[in-house]
Amino acid sequence: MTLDLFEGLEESALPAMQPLAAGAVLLRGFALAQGAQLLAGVEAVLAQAPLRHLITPGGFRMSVAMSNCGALGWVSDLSGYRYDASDPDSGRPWPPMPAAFRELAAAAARAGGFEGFAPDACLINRYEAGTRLSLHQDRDEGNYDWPIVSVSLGLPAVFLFGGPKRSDKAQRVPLTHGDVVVWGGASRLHYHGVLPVKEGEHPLTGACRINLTFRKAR
Ligand code: MD3
Ligand code: FE
Repeated sequence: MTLDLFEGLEESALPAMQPLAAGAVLLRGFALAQGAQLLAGVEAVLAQAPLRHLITPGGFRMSVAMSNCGALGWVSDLSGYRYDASDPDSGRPWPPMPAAFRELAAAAARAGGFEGFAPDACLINRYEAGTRLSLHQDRDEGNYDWPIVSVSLGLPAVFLFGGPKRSDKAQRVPLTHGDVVVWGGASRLHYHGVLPVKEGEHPLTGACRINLTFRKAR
């Protein structure tokens, strides 16, 4: 008799599922086939809500350029970090999340063991050569039961994945175009960051890396 250990998982995701920690699964190449479609969605969103360098509550300009789509967007200024329904630069609601974004995020979450993931926020991060993201936790969401799903597009980067304390030793995980990670369960509040992106050229994004993070903010 056969044990259906992987019943319900996407067959195509099976060979590439790599556990990183409790609750964190790397799906190598999961978004590869949708790369161009996702980047077309990014362009459409950015035409309505251009990338900008947010200011941290401490007064520093972030080296990552950001925008959002979906009902809520993550923003930062001198008064703090928060999710907001409107773009502070335009005063308008964030552009809607393209269907291809929602579908990919839900399929990845399902493959990672989270059925029914319906993100209400998608943060778009753009890294140019030298851009980095220092170690932090994502804790501005209302509920940590849902995972964060991240999609890497364009130039590669080295992702730093630590533990529940800032001082915990971080593992270095190379992420390339099309890689998707589902961060849930015990890993949801782990510290993480991105090392400075190296110069390069990608056929679909040119000289940059784009990262999409899908969140359930409320
Ligand atoms: C691990 N972005 O936007 S995605 C962020 O590549 C962020 O742009 C990075 O960290 C990027 O907040 C990393 C991977 C990621 C996202 C959220 C996590 C890893 C995570 C939450 C908990 C643990
Ligand atoms: Fe983060």
